[in-house]
Amino acid sequence: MKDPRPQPIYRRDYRPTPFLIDEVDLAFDLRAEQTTVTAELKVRRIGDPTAPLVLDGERLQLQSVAIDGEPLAEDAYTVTDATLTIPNVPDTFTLRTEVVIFPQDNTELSGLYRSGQTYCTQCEAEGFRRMTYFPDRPDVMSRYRTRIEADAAAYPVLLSNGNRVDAGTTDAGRHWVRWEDPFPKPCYLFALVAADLRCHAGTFTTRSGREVKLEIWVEPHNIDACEHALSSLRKSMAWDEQRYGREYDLDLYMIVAVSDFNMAAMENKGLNIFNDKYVLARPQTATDEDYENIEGVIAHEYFHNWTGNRITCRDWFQLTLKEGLTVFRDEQFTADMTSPAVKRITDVRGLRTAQFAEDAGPNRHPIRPDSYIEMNNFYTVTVYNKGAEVIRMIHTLLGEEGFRKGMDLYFERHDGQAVTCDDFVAAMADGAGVDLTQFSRWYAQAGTPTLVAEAEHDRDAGTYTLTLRQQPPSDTPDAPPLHMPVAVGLVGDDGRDVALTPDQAGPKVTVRGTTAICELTEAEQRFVFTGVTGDVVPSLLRDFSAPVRLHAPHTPDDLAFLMGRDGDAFCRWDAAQIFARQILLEAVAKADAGGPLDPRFVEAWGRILADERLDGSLKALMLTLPDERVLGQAMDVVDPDGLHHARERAVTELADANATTLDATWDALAPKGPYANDRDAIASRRLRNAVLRYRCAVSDDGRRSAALAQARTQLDHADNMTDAQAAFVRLVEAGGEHRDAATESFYATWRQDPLVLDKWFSVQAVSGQPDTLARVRALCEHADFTLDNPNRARALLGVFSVRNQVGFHDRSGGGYALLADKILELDRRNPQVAARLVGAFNHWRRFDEARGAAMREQLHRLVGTEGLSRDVYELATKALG
Ligand code: 7ML
Ligand code: ZN
Repeated sequence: MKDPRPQPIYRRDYRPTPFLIDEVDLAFDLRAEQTTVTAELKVRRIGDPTAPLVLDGERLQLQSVAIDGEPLAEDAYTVTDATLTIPNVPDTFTLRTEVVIFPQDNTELSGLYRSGQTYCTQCEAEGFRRMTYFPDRPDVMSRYRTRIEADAAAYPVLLSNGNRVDAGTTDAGRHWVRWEDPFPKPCYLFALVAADLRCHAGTFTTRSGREVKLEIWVEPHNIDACEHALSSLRKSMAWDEQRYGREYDLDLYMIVAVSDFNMAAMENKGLNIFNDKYVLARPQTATDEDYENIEGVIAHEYFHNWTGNRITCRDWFQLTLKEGLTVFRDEQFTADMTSPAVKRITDVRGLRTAQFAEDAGPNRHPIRPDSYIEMNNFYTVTVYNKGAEVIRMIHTLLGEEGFRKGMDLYFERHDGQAVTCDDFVAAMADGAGVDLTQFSRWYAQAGTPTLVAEAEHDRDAGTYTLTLRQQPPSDTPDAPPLHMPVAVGLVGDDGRDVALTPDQAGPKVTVRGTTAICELTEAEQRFVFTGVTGDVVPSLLRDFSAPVRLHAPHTPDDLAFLMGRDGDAFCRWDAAQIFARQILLEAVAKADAGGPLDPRFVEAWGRILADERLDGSLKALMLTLPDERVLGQAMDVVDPDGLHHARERAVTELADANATTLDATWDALAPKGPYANDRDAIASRRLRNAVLRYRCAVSDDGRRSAALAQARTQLDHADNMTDAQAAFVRLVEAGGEHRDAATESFYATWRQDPLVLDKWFSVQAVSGQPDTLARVRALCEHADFTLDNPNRARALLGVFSVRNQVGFHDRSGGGYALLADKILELDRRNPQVAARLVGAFNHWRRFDEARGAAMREQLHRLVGTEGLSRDVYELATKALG
């Protein structure tokens, strides 16, 4: 790990494993000073008869090795800091090793570690090797039996995968439990928990009538905050039966919530371990967004049981096989549980802000990467979210029925196997009876393609010709064309879609309702629709049918029209985004001229605000101007100050132009009763808080003061965290007295609740106030700030460096120095979390000379640091390019 020049691993170097491990018998003896792990492996040679047995192992103190009961002499094996090698082994044998490990000193939170008083594990991707010697690769699938022994009073709860088959007590107040998992699994799905936890239990009856016990395990004081997680789990189980015909396969499903966790959650077989942020929910402490995220993450981990666990990855280069597919499935689920339009818009917004940026930066990679230095760095938005877009395109090309046939065949062919992305694509193609050969290039091609659309309408002939041209990313100009579905509608004068009749002689088009799925397979193709006599505006890339940057031929009038009329909610929202982007970029270019916004935009925006038929959640999304990060992507040289000020001025201008409607909307949306977590109540809160944002930015002092006073009342009296946090944000952004008073009172109320305290840090870190950098620096010294808790570190530093463009890119360069300081500090304890923060420096080339040089200097400082982790090394060197 401290190798100064770590070497990459290449996908092309994959070799099948020479040995399988059919059965694994583990014994964990947990003691305060140390933990002893004994492993008995039933080993079977399947490859090269002369190959030595090479096992992975890190930070293990080897006590003994024996083969078939015979202890090995010290010269019969070699141990390095990463491996145990035994040269002469039989074809089948039992290997027994005993090692000592120190979970209490494990600050990386990988392998077996302690979070507070809880022992827990995180093995994906390569953490299992930190507990015992093993071929730590996902294509080795084994049946596990696990014995856990610990002090009975301190650790009354002992959990592992599968079924609890036996238990007992030993001397001196200790007890033990034995677990058995009947399903063969790769070692990255192993889990163990030893803790003093309480259980919120329930049941689920599968459609074949089996009763499954559901258990949510949390610290005693959180036992009141589990019902939402439990009901989310039930919904996920029912949904996977209905939508995919997939039932759960064990009699017990456990979820354990821990406070110190590097990621969101982990799908260990039968024993998911979660970051408690994605489990605990009470109206007073969790926002509507938190509730939705919890439901989505619970679903994601549950869906992995089929897409990930029953069928897993052959090697880590195939990560998107399980992650892209499972994200797609959790997106479908959330769409069904909430609103498909709102869910799609939210996801596309996230894709454009984070994934498009990654795909244009120094760490761009295909969804199936070709090499890595540290696998943990490849749990990326590209592998996950672009991966999900690739699955979505398959869904669009195959249709719901064809997609289901493909999935059924995939499960039938590969259940119990470790497979590749190619295996998946082949099953989908065979199951649906289509050719996906060209399509599979999406797995190999990095970068975001550009799609240029041009339209030509011959009214007399009634032919409407759409020319679609795809351009590969600029760094790979010779990349062959991709196969992509481009969903198109034509919106008539009256706001209704016209019926579409594609010209039979043209390229493949499938019409679904009034939307045509045009299959673009060449660099340029013409799609002709006949019988189009009246005026139409094209609605392009409906539902964001392909992950591309679209250049559409729309005029400002077209955009205003689509904003108000497009039947495709995504395109309707996107028209607002594109229009807003155009006027904001113009405003930045005009710098301090500060002229008024395009009145057509202001008018269209006002019509959205006043549209009585529009759902509140959608309206809130449409009224929100594009993020500064997305706007920055469209500039040759990113100007964070100019963007921030232009956006703030636009907010004020929109607020001024609509002041009375905003006030009236706010009044009309006052809560009708106590907190409810249903769709309408959520939509009302979203819209009301979006409106509050504008009301607090209005120029008129009287109106603004009144709005801020209402925000203060909302903070003090809200019966839910959504409203309390929204009000807190407004008061912090207002600065001065408002900020000081709100910051103090929010802290006083919530200082004891870590997850709410994270919000307190984040809201201050994201503030556009001019002194935010100084305040973030001070918050790093706050008694409640610690780098040891990943959530806390991300709440302050992750949020500041990624979501606060104007603050992080402060001209002084102080934001860069602060982040690099903290990355180095954190890297000594938790490289995975430290590495996640490096991405904020990725785009140094896109800023002005001074900022670019200052960022580059910090990257050099990182790379030049002795003892730097592989994790930070890889991303910092790539960022320098
Ligand atoms: C994505 C996860 C990891 C890393 C969870 C860790 C996981 C790996 C794990 C979407 C929804 C919920 C969690 C995650 C996520 C980054 C993101 N196998 O299940 O993928
Ligand atoms: Zn996952």
